[in-house]
Amino acid sequence: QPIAQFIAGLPKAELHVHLEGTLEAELKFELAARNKLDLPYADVAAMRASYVYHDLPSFLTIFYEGSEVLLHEADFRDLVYAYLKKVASQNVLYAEMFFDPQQHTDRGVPFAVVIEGLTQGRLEAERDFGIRSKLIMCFVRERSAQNAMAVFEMALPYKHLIVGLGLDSDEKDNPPAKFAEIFRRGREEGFRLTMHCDVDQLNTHEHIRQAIEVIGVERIDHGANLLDRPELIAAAREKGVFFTVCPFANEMMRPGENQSIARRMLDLGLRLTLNSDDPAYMEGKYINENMLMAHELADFGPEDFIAVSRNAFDAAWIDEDLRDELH
Ligand code: ES4
Ligand code: ZN
Repeated sequence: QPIAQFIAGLPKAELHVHLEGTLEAELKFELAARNKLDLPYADVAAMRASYVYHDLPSFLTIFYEGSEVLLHEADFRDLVYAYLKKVASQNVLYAEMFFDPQQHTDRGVPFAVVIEGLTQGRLEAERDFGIRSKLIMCFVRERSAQNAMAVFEMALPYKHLIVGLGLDSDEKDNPPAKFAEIFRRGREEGFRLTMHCDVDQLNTHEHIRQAIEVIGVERIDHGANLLDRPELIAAAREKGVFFTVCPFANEMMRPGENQSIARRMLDLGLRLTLNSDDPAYMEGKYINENMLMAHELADFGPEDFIAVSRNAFDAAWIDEDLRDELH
C-alpha cells in the first residue's frame, strides 16, 4: 500500500506514549520468569486475549496489572529499550515518553530504580539505533495531590533526566485544578507541562479550560471534546496549544464516531500530532499503524501526515539545535 510506505518513510516524533503501555506480552513473560513471578496466563496468546476493555477504567485495570512484573533497574531498561528499538525501525527520530512513577513506588519499587533503569535504556537505544528521547513524568490523577507531591519531591534530584510533567489515568472527578500547586512548582523548577484531557469523560470541557487557563499547559493529550466549544478552540489557537491525538485510543473510547477528531482539528488549524498511547495493549499498533488508521478512517493523505509530523517536531521539548537537526 503506497500510503503505508509513505508513512513508514516519513521522519517522525512521538509525543504521547506510556512506557508501561509498551510492555509487550513476550517481554512480560520474560520479566516474570526473571523475577520468579507467576502469571495467570498459559502463554502470550492467552495474555493478549485477556486485553479486553470497553472504557478507560476497565483499560486501566489491565494496564496496571501488567506493570507488576517491573521490579528492577534492568526491567525498566529493557522496557524502554524495546520500545525505542521498535519505533526506531518505524523511522521515529525522537520520542517523549510518559512514565507513571506512582505505579511503581506504591508497589515498593524505589524511584531511583525506575528513573535509572529508564535512563540507561534510553541511552543504550540512542547508542545502538541513533534514536533520541526524553521522559515525561505523569501523576496518576485518581491518587491524592499529597501523593503526587511526594513523588514530585522524589523526582527533584533527577530533574535533569525528566523534561516535563503530565497527568494521566482516571479523569473523572480529578480535574487539573486538583494538581495546580504541583504544576505551579513544576513550572518553577523548569519542567514543561502537559495533561491528559481524554475523550468520554464528564466535565471534560471544564478540564480543558483549566488545563489551558489555570495550569497553562503547552500541550493537551487527546483533548477531542474541545471541538464542542468554540471558546476552547479559540483559547487553544491563541495559546498555540499542541494536541497529541491517538487514533486507536479514540476508537476504543468512542467507537465509530471519533475519527473525525483528527480531521476536524487539522482543518480548524489546531496543532495536531498523531501518536500511539499504549501500543502493547492496543493491538500492537505503534505510530505508523495509528497514522494508517487516520488515513483509513479520516482520509489523511501525504500532505496531512507531513503537517502532523512537522507539528510534532515543533511541539517537541528539545533545543533549537536538535530541532534543526531532526526537522
Ligand atoms: C492511558 Cl489511554 C490512557 N488514558 C489515561 N491514562 C492513561 N495511562 C495510560 N494510558
Ligand atoms: Zn495517554
